[in-house]
Formats: sequence, C-alpha cells, structure tokens
Amino acid sequence: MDSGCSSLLREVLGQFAIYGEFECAESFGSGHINNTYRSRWNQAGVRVRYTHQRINEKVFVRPIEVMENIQRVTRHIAGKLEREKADDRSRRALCVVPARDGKPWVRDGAGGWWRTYLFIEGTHSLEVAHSPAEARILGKSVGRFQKQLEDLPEPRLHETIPNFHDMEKRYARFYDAVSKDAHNRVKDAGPEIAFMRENEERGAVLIRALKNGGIPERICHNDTKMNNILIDDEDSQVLCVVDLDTVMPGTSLFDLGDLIRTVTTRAEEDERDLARVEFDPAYFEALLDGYISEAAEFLIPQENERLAESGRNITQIMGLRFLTDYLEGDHYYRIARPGHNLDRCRNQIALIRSMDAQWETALRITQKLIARYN
Ligand code: ADP
Ligand code: GN1
Ligand code: MG
Repeated sequence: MDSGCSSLLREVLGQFAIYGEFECAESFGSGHINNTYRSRWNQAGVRVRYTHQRINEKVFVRPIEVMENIQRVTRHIAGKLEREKADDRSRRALCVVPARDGKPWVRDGAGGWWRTYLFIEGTHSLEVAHSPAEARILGKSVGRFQKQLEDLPEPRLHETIPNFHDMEKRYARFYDAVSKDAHNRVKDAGPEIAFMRENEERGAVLIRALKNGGIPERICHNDTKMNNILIDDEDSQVLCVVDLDTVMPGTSLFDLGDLIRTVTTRAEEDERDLARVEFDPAYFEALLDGYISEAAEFLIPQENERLAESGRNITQIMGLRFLTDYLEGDHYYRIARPGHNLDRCRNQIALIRSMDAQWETALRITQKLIARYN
C-alpha cells in the first residue's frame, strides 16, 4: 500500500469516524463508475482496513438519496442476519462507517462526495465464472439478496438513476447520438447500429411488461454483474453483494438478466476475440437453478415466463449503452483504450447471437427448472 496517498484523500479519511493511526491507502477495484480506495489503520495493535469511495456525481446526481437508500438496505439486511443469528454477520452485509459529524458521507474541499465501508476481509470477486458450481452460487446469492429486500418497509426507495433500465429511453438517447454524430464515429459502427435497429422491438418487451403491470415492481440491485459479488476465500461461498448505488425499484428480471449476461460466457465483457464470446447452456442451467432455488417463493408465473428473455434483454441494453457512449465520445464508462466501448458493444452483440443460436435449449432448461421448484 502507498502510505503517501494524496493530501485530498488524507483530508477526507480524517473526517470519518475511524479511530487509531492511519497507516496507508491505495486505489482498489475494477468498477467502471466510482473511484474506490482501501486504507489501513492501526487500532490499538490490530490492523483494520476500510473501503472509501468517491461517488461519481455525474452518474449519481443526488448522492444524499443514494446514501439514504444504501443505509436503509444495509440496515435491513443486517437486522435480518442478526435475527437469524447468522455467523460472520459483519462480512455478510456492507457496513457504512459514518463521518465524525454522524452523516453517512463526507464532502471534500472540491465539493466531492465520499463514503466509507468496513473492508470485507478474505474475499475475492470474479471477472468470469470458472465452473457451473460457481455459476450456481452466484445465482443463489442474487435470489437471496432480492428475498432479503422483499419486506423492506415503506417508503419506496429513491430512483438513484431514473429510467436506468428503460430500453425505450435508452433507444431515444441512442438515436439522438446517431443523428448528432458529434465525434464522427457513426461511420465506424455501421453493423452495430444496424443490429440495434433490428432488435429494438424485442428489446422493449421487459420494460413494457413492467410499465403496463404485466410483471411486478420489486426492489432489485440493478447492477448484478459478477464482480459486484464478494466470495469467501476460505470456502468459496458467496458472502456479500456490493455496489449498492443502484438498489431501487425495478424487476427481479433485471438482476437475473445481468447475471446471465456476465456468468454464462467465459469471455470478459471487453474480450475482442469474439469467437470466445459464447453462451454456455451448462452455466446457464446452474445459474438459473441457484437463482430459482431462492427466488421461487416470490416469483410469479409472469416473471417465470420471461426468465430466459431477461439475459438477452440486459445484454442488449448494455450493448446499446456501450455503443451510445462510444458515439457520444466515451464520457460515461471508464475506458482503457480508444474504441474500448465499441469493443464492449461488439462483445455484447456476439453474446446475444450465441444466445439466439441456443435459444430452444435455454427455453427447455428454464421450463425444467421452473417445474422442479414449483
Ligand atoms: P464501482 O461502482 O466502481 O463498480 P464497487 O462498489 O463495485 O464500485 O467497488 C469496486 C470493487 O471493490 C468491487 O467490485 C469489489 O470487488 C470491491 N469492494 C467494494 N466494496 C468492498 C468492501 N466493503 N469490501 C471488500 N471489497 C469491496
Ligand atoms: C457499470 O459500476 P459498475 O462497473 O459495477 C454500470 C452498469 C453496467 C456495467 C457494465 C451505475 O457497473 O450498469 O452494467 O458498468 N453501472 C452504472 O460493466 O451505470
Ligand atoms: Mg462495481
């Protein structure tokens, strides 16, 4: 760790209610949105670590609402774990560390918003799943997370990013980016733009079902890609779902869909060798089995009917968002190379094509599992 961290970071850390002697801090994690750091402190001879994040205010324009949601959600889950007398509770739910003034955030001198969590020790997250067994525990963890929040008391959570998974609104923004072509990039993305146009109608099925009441609104995480799930180094079981900024109303299918998108292929989201981007039915089956084993008690037939579609749908919305960001000049997702967002979009399209090629198999698996748990 780098003990000579920036003076801004030191100033921020000093305002959180952390006791003991600061030792060092370093940047951490591979998310696309927030800036994450990890620090270490000597607390009367015991070394304790914390996670600190600068909230991306361009993405989360109302940080107070984000933190209100996160506090309600983490307290609700922690309360349940306590009543169940679950062991290792402080590793099974994120724990917000308040500032010295009692607020769950700190403002830095430049107006930035920061929060702190206990660092959950002895865990790792995955960028790709390596076995159906891993796929199963990932599915189970998200089913359980949704179940834990089924009875969150009123009021409704804030929509921290309004219309986040609204395909219709995402398409409107995409068409706007195509027509403005502000960075002269439309010429490089002809096949991808054509694919998105051809798939617009099918892409709208989930959001239309949600809007017209065909499927119920539920609290969901909305960003369940695999690296937001922490796994215990010791026994390889899931401990905790993190990255809670987008926990808000949605449909259960958004979360299952993002898991299908990230867990059923062995290729990372920005893999350029598209021959490697393949939908694997064995991983799909294990993932869905794990998910339904927890979620069966609340899923209704209208959700069950759309389980397989959810994966295709969320893959499409991510492809569309990567493409839009590419056309708009890469202002949203962090990129590591020119064309990174276009590569990500191509990858998502390749995954949809592979899903489509095995669509009947996916439907058969889904039917079988629904029958098993009902
Ligand atoms: P982003 O919005 O940028 O994706 P995340 O909240 O997902 O930010 O954090 C980035 C990564 O840091 C996560 O994928 C996870 O691996 C790790 N991480 C976040 N919070 C904790 C924590 N409390 N304990 C351990 N690791 C964490
Ligand atoms: C972002 O924050 P992170 O890296 O976990 C994005 C998700 C996308 C994902 C694609 C708030 O997630 O919606 O699915 O990148 N989060 C936000 O990797 O836009
Ligand atoms: Mg993340």
